[in-house]
Amino acid sequence: MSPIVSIFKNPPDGGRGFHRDIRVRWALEEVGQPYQLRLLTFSEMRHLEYRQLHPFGQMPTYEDGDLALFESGAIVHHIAQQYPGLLPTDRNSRSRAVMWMFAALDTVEPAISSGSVSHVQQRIHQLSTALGDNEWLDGDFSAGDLLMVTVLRVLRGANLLEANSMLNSYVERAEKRPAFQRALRTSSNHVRSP
Ligand SMILES: N[C@@H](CCC(=O)N[C@@H](CS)C(=O)NCC(=O)O)C(=O)O
Repeated sequence: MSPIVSIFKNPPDGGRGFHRDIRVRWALEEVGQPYQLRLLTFSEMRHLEYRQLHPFGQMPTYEDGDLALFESGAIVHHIAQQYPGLLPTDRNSRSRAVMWMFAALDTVEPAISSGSVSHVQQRIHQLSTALGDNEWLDGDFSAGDLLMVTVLRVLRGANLLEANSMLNSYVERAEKRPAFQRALRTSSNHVRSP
């Protein structure tokens, strides 16, 4: 039985992959694991039954056998630990990839959520400096890049990401990955009943 990922039945973004479930679908596509999607309405997310799975009644959730997880970062970390492809095997490199996962969710995403343009510009500049002209944040593409890119791409259209050509190219490079494209197109044969 493949894992089940709960996502919005009617995503407010129209399915453009700006909600956090894209992180989980992309991670599963990167490691080549099949999965099923459970499509839930906003009202179904408020049900007590769903609160057993996600105490805050949000998306995404992940169920695999007797394991149920919420928090997109924890789910991506679980997938990356379980299957090869998203975390380096070398111990120090692995720790640095996990560090970038935290940086994405704990340092860059809060700046974006704050709505402060100057705070976002500062983080973009700092991140771009750290990336330099490297392809990815630290060696090969990792779960750190996956989370960072999903955090950054929500800036599209606000002329903040586009204003930094290095970081804009980084995001575009990641979005061209076949696994990301597959995650975006997740087909209806992944869908199961609630
Ligand atoms: N920190 C959580 C945030 C989850 C979250 O905010 N999910 C949004 C969709 S991207 C949601 O469910 N919003 C509806 C709501 O909060 O009622 C995670 O990364 O999983």
